[in-house]
Amino acid sequence: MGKAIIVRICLLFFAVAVFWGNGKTESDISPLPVVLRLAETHGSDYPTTRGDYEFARLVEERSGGRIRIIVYPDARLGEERAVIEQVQFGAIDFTRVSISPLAAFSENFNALQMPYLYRNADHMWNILNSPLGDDFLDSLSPAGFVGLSWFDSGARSFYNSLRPIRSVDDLKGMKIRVQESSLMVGLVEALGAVATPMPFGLVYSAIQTGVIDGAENNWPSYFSTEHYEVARYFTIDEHTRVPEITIASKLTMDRLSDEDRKIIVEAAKDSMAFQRRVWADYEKEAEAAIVARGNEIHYLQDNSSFRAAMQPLYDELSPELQKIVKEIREIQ
Ligand code: GTR
Repeated sequence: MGKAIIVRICLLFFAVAVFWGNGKTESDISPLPVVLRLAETHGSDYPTTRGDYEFARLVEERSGGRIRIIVYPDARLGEERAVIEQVQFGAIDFTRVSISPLAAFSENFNALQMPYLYRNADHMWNILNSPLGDDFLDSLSPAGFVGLSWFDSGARSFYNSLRPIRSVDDLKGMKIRVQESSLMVGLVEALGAVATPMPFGLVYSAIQTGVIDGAENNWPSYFSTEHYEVARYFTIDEHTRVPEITIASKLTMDRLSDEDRKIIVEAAKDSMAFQRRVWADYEKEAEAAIVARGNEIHYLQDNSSFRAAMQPLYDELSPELQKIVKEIREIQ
């Protein structure tokens, strides 16, 4: 190859490099945005998903567009238990889940979802926002997660397609779907029903085809999943209040700079108030819509027989979890 050709090729490379860099040196070029994925089981209008979008919005705004969190609603990345596993090994960066399936990865979380544990919603929020709540978030680290924030999820109650539940006896022998959680299996069995763990997305058709007789959830989920169409009897027994949590993969967080980690941690905390607001509105709307539709709703006035039937679950807890439960009860 002649010298002239080599010179021309070099000039061409130089011109391309200048064009590509737009005349800027390497340090002038802003870094590529970091794109992270968040898995959510609910649809995009659900209050919890709206909380996820708020979290993503705050992160993008506060990082000047450098960090983008893409929310995947409708269980597009999988059902909760499978998603948690993927977060554990870093294939998914974040997820918002119920603490029920998470307890399979960090058993202490069972202490936060015991039946009739909290005196009311304020009591639960006082715990979650206390140093004990922060200890729970931090306790996820050995399992490979960073606990970021808590979302509201109201209280869970039973619904079914067979008959109104007015007492524990009415639940006897009923096939009730539960989340993939050993505590929830124990809870339903303690009431004399048959517990069937199953992913959320399969519940509608399982009730419709008679594979199960019912399930349990809060007003918003009973409404948004349209389970009310196939399970018309809903008893408001509020057997458990299960907070929801946003977790990050520890592998993802470890890759980020201190500054970016701080943006994410703070944005997650700051999205909580927004989620609680939209949750409260949607909970009322869901209840009103279902009542107006004529479903048979029974508001349980006396839950003492439910409480008594579930007492063995407390006795079976490990001494460490019993200690946490005691601490929770003592917090005002
Ligand atoms: C909902 C919760 C979901 C999921 C679902 C279920 O209340 O928001 O994350 O856990 O219950 O029952 O599977």
